[in-house]
Amino acid sequence: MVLTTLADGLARGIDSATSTISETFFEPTLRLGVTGLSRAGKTVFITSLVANLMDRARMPGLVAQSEGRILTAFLQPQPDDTIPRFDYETHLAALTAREPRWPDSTRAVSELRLSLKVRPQGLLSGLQGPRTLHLDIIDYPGEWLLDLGLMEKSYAQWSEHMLDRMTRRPDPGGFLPMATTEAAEAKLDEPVAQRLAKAYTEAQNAARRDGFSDCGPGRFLLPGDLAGSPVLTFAPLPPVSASRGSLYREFERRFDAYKSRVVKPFFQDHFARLDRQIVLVDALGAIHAGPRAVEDLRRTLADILTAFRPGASSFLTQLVLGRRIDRILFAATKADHLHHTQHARLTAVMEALTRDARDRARFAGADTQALSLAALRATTEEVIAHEGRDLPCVRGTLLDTGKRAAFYPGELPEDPAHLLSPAREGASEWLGQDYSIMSFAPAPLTLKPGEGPPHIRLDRAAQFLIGDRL
Ligand SMILES: Nc1nc2c(ncn2[C@@H]2O[C@H](COP(=O)(O)OP(=O)(O)OP(=O)(O)O)[C@@H](O)[C@H]2O)c(=O)[nH]1
Ligand SMILES: [Mg+2]
Repeated sequence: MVLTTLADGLARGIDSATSTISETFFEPTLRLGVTGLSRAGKTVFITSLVANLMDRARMPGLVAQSEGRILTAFLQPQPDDTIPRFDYETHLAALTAREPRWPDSTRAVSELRLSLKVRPQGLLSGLQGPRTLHLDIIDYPGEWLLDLGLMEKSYAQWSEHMLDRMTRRPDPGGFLPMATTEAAEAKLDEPVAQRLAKAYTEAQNAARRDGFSDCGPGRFLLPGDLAGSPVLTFAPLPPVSASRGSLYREFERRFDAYKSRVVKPFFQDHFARLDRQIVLVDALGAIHAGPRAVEDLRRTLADILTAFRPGASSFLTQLVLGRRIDRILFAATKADHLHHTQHARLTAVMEALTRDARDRARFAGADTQALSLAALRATTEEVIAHEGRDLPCVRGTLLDTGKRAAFYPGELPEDPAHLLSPAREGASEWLGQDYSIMSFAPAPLTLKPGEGPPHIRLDRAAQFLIGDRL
């Protein structure tokens, strides 16, 4: 299990918790983790959330705001000196430019502190002055969270799991034939190791592009400054009996090094210190990619959620002085691709996708919720008559051509099982229904004073994630 193997290193977590304790006493902090697989919408979400918390006219669903108790919100230097700052200004500038652009892809962890000055609620409000809540937002790749699942696997188990998954996926570099013919018991030859790792990484990236979610290890997709290092130069191999110095044993050693040098530090330095978590999911993207991608997403979400398991939380509570993730929000992003009449169905799909995982988290004392949102609304809605039917459409500017177009994405089923069951049963395409998806450019904005960028249900997400602490 993840946590027993991680326990030895947790002393550092305690250090960092005590260093913030005096601060916690007077000015509470809330650490919000924002994660999701690449392109899920993390950067846009954080940028729009911060902009909408600073200018709150579009945030009626945030109760403290509707009660007029949020006095100001402002950015401050973050508490962690070694984590890159979330580049809020650059991302906002891209989204609000005269010709708006989506922000560039981000590949690593980053952090931003937003401080909210709030008038207390209820009886005490007359007696106390305003208080400050520091909201530390931590953006990290979901691929890294997925890696926590590696902690409980041996190299042989991981190899078996990955090789099995890969038989049903694209393999452009020919990894599978190479892995099954290479003599794994032979003495390690570095060029061979590199060829295998390269073909394996290529297959993971190709699978990811095809809409599969369970690809990894995380740093193979997002290597950052580890690119080319031995800790990323391994790949799964079929079992053999091999002696020391063999390709197999060396890959096994590197896999273990990946766990102890890459996965564990992430857990201690970032994950173990979060209070709240939002998991952003491009569910529409997966539905568009087909039943296999949906099933893969469902399994991946279940895997991701092993990190929030019951035992996990209570064990952590003792070790990191009361810090524990107590609220998790699963949000389907980019809901502005659908007419609002379909949003409830998208939420139902999201709920069904995360059911197993959410049941576990609830058991652990964490509150969970699923919703669909658009952090930045890029479309408007309209109903178009087509062959005697009224089709609820969305209209926006297409990213590739720059033309404005109305678009009907297909109708999600009322019962999410109609999507998830064929997916579970291994169907290769949807029967009798087409789900298409367009890439829209962000719409040019003219914001009135006090208004943040337009969104869908960002205020509801904020209420669930931080509302009770305001
Ligand atoms: N229509 C619409 N598209 C969105 C929205 N949020 C994100 N997108 C699209 O999704 C893409 C990825 O969004 P990002 O916020 O960059 O996603 P990310 O998770 O930070 O991606 P990485 O940094 O690559 O991991 C954007 O370029 C947009 O095309 C939204 O609210 N509405
Ligand atoms: Mg990003």
